[in-house]
Amino acid sequence: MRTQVGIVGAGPAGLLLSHLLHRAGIESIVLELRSRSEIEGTIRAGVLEQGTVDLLDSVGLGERLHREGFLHHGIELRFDGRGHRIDLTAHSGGKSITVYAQHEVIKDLVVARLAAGGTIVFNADGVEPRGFDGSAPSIHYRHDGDAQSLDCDFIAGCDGFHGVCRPSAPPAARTEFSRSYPFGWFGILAEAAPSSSELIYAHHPRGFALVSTRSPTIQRLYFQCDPHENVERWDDARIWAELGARLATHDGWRPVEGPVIQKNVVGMRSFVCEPMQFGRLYLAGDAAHIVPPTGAKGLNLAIADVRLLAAALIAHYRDGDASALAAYSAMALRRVWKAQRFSWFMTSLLHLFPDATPYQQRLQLADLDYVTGSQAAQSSLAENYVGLPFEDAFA
Ligand code: FAS
Ligand code: PHB
Repeated sequence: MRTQVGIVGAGPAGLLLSHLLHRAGIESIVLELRSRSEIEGTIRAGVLEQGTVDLLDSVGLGERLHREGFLHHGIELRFDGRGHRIDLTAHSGGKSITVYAQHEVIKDLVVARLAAGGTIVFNADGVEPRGFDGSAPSIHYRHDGDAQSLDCDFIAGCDGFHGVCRPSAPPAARTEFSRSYPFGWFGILAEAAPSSSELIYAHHPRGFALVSTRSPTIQRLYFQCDPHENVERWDDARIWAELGARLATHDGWRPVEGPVIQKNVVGMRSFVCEPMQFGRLYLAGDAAHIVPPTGAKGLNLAIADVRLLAAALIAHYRDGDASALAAYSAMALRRVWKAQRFSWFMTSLLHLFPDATPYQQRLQLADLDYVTGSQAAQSSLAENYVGLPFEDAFA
């Protein structure tokens, strides 16, 4: 088989890249390790930045997002038993966020790709990118037990943190920056009405907690836990007791409880691979960088990367201009490091660090007091949370 751009991974990055290229008349084939139902059933992110929503709108993918998603103009920071609303829209010149589950974005993208006659090879096993240091890259894989190869001009590595594309680049050509955290997030989906009309980020001496949502009947909540926590040791009563304790306010606020239908622990890490290009292999999304979810940046960064990569590939094919492809890694990394900074800021502001000294714990409270009392600090938080403006040549 042959195509122009071989894409590894049918996550938000890979599928959106294929869609953007298709709209510009550029062929691509997506190779995905898992099945369609598996990728459409993976529970992950839920917050879309303004720029992500605008991009999805501009390529015909906004209809269901606006119909079923929740438009939020603010978030609440909660500590010392009191809530403090941050007016995102007022502090960001009118922008907002939309809460719409990542797997719903995936479903919309798969429908759009298949409706346009796009090729997504599900259950592609043993994917191996080759020859991207030369002029004729190819991707070898097995499908239904048969060895296959896909010849292409470029390979887009959109296969996530545990994928094969980044490790296929020579170690000497990669510089990896990372930070791990001594905690994880215990995430639940519960059948219940919303507990609040906006997201609540809570700091508490027992640890962080977050109130998010998915629909009028399904809620998404998280609390800080040991990264190796065993979810089977937590029944619904214990989960709601812990959430209730961490989210409690002086005026007796309590979350709306309901049956927990899904629970899992997600690890927390910060990671960046530089560069994001190796010859004709271009990395995008979690394949190149990971942020802790406290800043709600993971999905949005993946989409920001492929927005850039698609524009650069279009400039190459349409105008014969290779300069944007050459600049892709540096342009993407500028936004990645700012999102790394903000995600670290939100994580260090709101989580309990087991080795924090009493002095550091006081500083954290002073940080929260400062942020919730300063218009300047709230503007900084808001502009990062709704998504920094795209500053590149394609903005
Ligand atoms: P993905 O990881 O989404 O997609 C990569 C795709 O490549 C997958 O479909 C995978 O099956 C496929 N693949 C992997 N190896 C392959 C191979 N060898 N061959 C072919 N295909 C291969 N962000 C938030 O903001 N909020 C959250 O609550 C949140 N929760 C998260 C929970 C988890 C467990 C994880 C891992 C991430 C979470 N994130 C969250 C971040 C998340 O949203 C990611 O940033 C986002 O999925 C990145 O999208 P992609 O880069 O497309 O990678
Ligand atoms: C979510 O809804 O899953 C979510 C929201 C905000 C975050 C992380 C996750 O910071």
